[in-house]
Amino acid sequence: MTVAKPRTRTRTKTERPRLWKVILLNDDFTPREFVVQVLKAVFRMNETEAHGVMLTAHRKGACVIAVFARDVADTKAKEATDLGKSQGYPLYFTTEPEE
Ligand code: TYC
Repeated sequence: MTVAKPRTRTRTKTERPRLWKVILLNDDFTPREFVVQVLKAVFRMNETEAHGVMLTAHRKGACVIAVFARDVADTKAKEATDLGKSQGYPLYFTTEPEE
């Protein structure tokens, strides 16, 4: 009887799920102070951290805020974007996977 050898190796290690970055994008309309308030409320930053992140996005166009499990990143990005929308601002947070 011929027995086929298994052609794949069994993985012994479980891969850790990838983390997702939440990224703040700059725009020309949202007031700086409002961006700071949203960062404090949704991402639990203090005034200094929030101000630094806001300034980086303002100057460079975008700033990585933090990394989370995918669902947490998506939920927080939406929550923060919706806060801006509720005040009529185009403030936008997006997510992308870490390498
Ligand atoms: N560029 C905005 C202004 O000058 C402020 C701002 C900063 C908006 C960062 C969005 O992600 C942002 N009022």
